[in-house]
Amino acid sequence: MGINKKDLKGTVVALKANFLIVEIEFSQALLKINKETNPSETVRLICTKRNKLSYNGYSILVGDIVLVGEIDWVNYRGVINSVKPRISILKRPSIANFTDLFVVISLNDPLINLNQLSRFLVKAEYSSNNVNIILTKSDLGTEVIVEEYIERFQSWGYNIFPVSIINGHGFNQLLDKFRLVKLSVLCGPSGVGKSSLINYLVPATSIPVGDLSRKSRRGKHTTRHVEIFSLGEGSFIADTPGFNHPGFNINPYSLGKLFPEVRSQLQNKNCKFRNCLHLEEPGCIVSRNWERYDQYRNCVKEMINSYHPSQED
Ligand SMILES: Nc1nc2c(ncn2[C@@H]2O[C@H](COP(=O)(O)OP(=O)(O)OP(=O)(O)O)[C@@H](O)[C@H]2O)c(=O)[nH]1
Ligand SMILES: [Mg+2]
Ligand SMILES: [Zn+2]
Repeated sequence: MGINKKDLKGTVVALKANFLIVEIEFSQALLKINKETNPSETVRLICTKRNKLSYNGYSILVGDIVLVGEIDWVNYRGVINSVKPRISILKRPSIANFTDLFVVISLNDPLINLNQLSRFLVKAEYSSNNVNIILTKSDLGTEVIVEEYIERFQSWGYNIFPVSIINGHGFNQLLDKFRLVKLSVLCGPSGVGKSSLINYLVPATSIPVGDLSRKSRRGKHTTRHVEIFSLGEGSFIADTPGFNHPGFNINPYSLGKLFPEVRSQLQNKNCKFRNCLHLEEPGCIVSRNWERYDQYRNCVKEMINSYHPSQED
């Protein structure tokens, strides 16, 4: 119904007002466009969607793979006729089909907050098996401090990429990583430099970036919408709006799986009882001797008090 063999496959890269912006693979579009286009350019179409089209009753999200028809190559417009099955979904920020999540945190301005970082990591772990940390603004601290954080986050079980747009440090390694990934999503607090990082890596973009509030030294929520940018060679990166206090609604018994420190302890051994919160239960084999244990315990206690199964994340 409405689907045509001539439809072209594309990715929803942004939602703007009532339109969906869809990026079409260049090789497909090339056959249709009668003008010279730089091969490194990607083609974006301003689309509406077929009446009542949804994804199993849910709205179409940035990241969705769609088929576009009725393309008007003069005005770059089209109509989305169908949505392909999703491989992953994140609720806040809303995005589909990502392969890796990068929690972005700045060394300073705003000052790194390990509790906040852990909350972002827990949320990210809930939605992805591929979670990494980017430490931005490494120019705002000494090499020794940066090195200490690298070791610290590695001991938690994470890959960490320290970067600075001021001196360019770290971007080679980060870009190598992004190139291995189809769709990387940046998420984290406001003002840590997510949009600045993409502007640095993709010189053709100029996403608005914001100063920090002078009083609180926090970001001003400059980015308001999720948007995907092409890094070339089939890799994409998504910018998302920052927020400062990620909430979650996760079964307290599942929280252990979201901490690599617990996961690694349970790899070859099990606690005595299957339902174990890994706090003080008899026969629990999870050690309490790790840096984030208190944060883990606080998350469990928070979820014991506030978890609602009907509204699970
Ligand atoms: N010193 C330093 N400042 C940086 C760096 N990266 C970004 N900034 C500054 O940090 C501020 C915030 O940057 P944004 O890119 O807007 O931050 P964001 O994470 O996108 O913030 P939201 O869109 O609000 O979520 C800007 O003033 C940037 O110039 C860096 O590597 N070093
Ligand atoms: Mg931003
Ligand atoms: Zn246990």
